[in-house]
Amino acid sequence: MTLDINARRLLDRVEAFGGIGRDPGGGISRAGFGAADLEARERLHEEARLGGLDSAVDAAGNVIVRRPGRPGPADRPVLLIGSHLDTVANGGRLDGAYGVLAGLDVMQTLAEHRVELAREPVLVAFANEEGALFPQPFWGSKVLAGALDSLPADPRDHEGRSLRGPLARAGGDLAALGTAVWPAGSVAAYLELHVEQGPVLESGGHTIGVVDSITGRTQFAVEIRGAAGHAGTTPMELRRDPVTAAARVVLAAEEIARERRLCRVATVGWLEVQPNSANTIADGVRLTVDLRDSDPVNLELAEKALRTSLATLAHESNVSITVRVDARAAPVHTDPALRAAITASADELGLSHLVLPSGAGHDAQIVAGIAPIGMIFVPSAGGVSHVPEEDTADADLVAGARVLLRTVLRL
Ligand code: HGY
Ligand code: MN
Ligand code: MN
Repeated sequence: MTLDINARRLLDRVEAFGGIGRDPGGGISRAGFGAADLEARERLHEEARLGGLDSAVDAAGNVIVRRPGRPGPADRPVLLIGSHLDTVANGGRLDGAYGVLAGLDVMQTLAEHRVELAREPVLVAFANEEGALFPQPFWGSKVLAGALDSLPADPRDHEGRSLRGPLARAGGDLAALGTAVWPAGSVAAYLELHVEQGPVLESGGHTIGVVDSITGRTQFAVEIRGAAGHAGTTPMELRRDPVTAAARVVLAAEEIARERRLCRVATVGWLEVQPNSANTIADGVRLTVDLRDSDPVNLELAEKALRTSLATLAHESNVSITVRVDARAAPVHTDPALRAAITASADELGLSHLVLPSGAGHDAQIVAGIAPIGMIFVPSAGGVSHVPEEDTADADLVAGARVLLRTVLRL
């Protein structure tokens, strides 16, 4: 009898988690370490326990699910599978959660059938992959991979609130992050199953994506300060308006990718005007700039160009502009042996597959710092993600989980 995941159980769980953090207008807001994220974590603990698995939380807030009584990373190298439960604001129900729930079904299936494997599988739901509330994306995977120096010592959200309390409520401990770092060599390989979040698989009629590389990404926090004033009495020539300066910053960021083609994409997705009053010249504007490219040299050139543009605009608009790097993730390649195992699994199941790069960032690119990584994609309906319309056909969700199981069995 060929081992198989439990398709109904997987789809029911995807549906159930899709109801946690639901926005009234559709979509899901489950920001890392926010209330809905805590609810999803609790539900994962519950599902793991009901499935006869052990689940625990490390100091970073990562949820770690294991088969009871089996060797762990401290005993010998394990096969790590995972993704994340947190989402962007008003995002979709599959980005992250699908990979965690498919991994849970694989773990449960292996436990139910007492399958002996060369590498013990361990499931991780990484904390705060998106950085929607606390702008430290890849938080949990960076701690597990030991990249603590790339994280702020005192992480805060956009309003300056410390991560300490919310992390503790999730079961973590900001003062003990070192205990959540896995020893070198403890991960034999890492596998992540994820929706593609783009149009390539669907438009090509492929069911499985074999990811060969993951984009590099630099996220900046920009602060523009001017002089607040009365909208009616302040002459135009006396203004130091941070909103008009911000408009120029947004267009300069777009120009770096669109006209100058220094990097593949540039996005300003978050912008806040202070005090945001219709008849007041603003005091300040805060915004983020997200630059991406598969070549680290291009990312560096784009960063230099951004910094030069900001300095010029500050002078021309007579405002002050400060810029900070909130997150940097290097572009990575996946492991050829893992790509071959994923391809063989897809072939065994008669599923059409395609090798493709990921334009989205993933925890896998952080784990690549300590282990060989493999990523499996399934198609995204309409090629969209990070929106309420994010969707994937049930048959594709099941197919992806089957490829994950077969690949785990191969490794
Ligand atoms: O932003 C990304 O690419 C990912 O969804 N965190
Ligand atoms: Mn995402
Ligand atoms: Mn994701």
